[in-house]
Amino acid sequence: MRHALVRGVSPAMNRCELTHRVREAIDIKRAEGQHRAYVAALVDLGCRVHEIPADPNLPDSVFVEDTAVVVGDAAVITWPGAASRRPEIESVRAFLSDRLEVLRMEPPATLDGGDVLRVGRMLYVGASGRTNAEGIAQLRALVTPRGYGVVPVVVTGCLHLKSAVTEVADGVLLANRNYLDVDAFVGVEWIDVDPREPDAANGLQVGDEVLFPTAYPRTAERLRRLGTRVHAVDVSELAKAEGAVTCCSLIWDTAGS
Ligand code: CIR
Repeated sequence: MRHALVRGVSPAMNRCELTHRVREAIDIKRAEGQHRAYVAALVDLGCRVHEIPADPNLPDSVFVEDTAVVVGDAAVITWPGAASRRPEIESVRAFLSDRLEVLRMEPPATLDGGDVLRVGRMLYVGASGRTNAEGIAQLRALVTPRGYGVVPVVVTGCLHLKSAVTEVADGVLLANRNYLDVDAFVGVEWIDVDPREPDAANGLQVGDEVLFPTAYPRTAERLRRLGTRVHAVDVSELAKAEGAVTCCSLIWDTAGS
């Protein structure tokens, strides 16, 4: 069984953190509609969706990906790099603790789940504005005994590692390689975003399909030509908060159907 944890859009989303984007007014109703369609797409792709209610005090809480990293049957609860986002972790921890073994990181470590790209048993971890060396070291100490490797990757020019690269098929990475130290990656195949769509590297692989923003039709076409099944979703309003498709869910598998 494949599970997806999501969280509703906060009515306070206009007070979200922004790093590489200029602030634009977010239409909350429209963002909620896009989020509902995103959830429906996850259901279409076979996920059992669990939803934590929106929190009116936590502007960025729809972006649940940043609060935890799932490795097998355990979840590492992160310590997000932006202080405003740290109160998000408690409700995610409480929800996951009934379903997965919960592991904790401690400050001064900081790490956002958006910086962790799992490829097989390897976790590539962005050394970004949100994730520090101590965060990478603590994650390594927690996951190494579970058989996962950790490779730090320097990220520049975008928020998270997964703003720059995501996996779209086993071992196949969609990337804007200008944002990344590509030499950190071993034994992967690359698909480059269309150069007119520099922010198009964030797709969410669910089974053999990829949820992908409608905002990037040229890159979507590239993916289709290479045999990827693309499931397009409009996340334009969520993108104004610097989020994309991976960040709105935490996905894990359990045995059985
Ligand atoms: C932030 O800056 O933390 C939010 N406004 C956006 C987080 C997006 N998260 C992600 O891509 N994993």
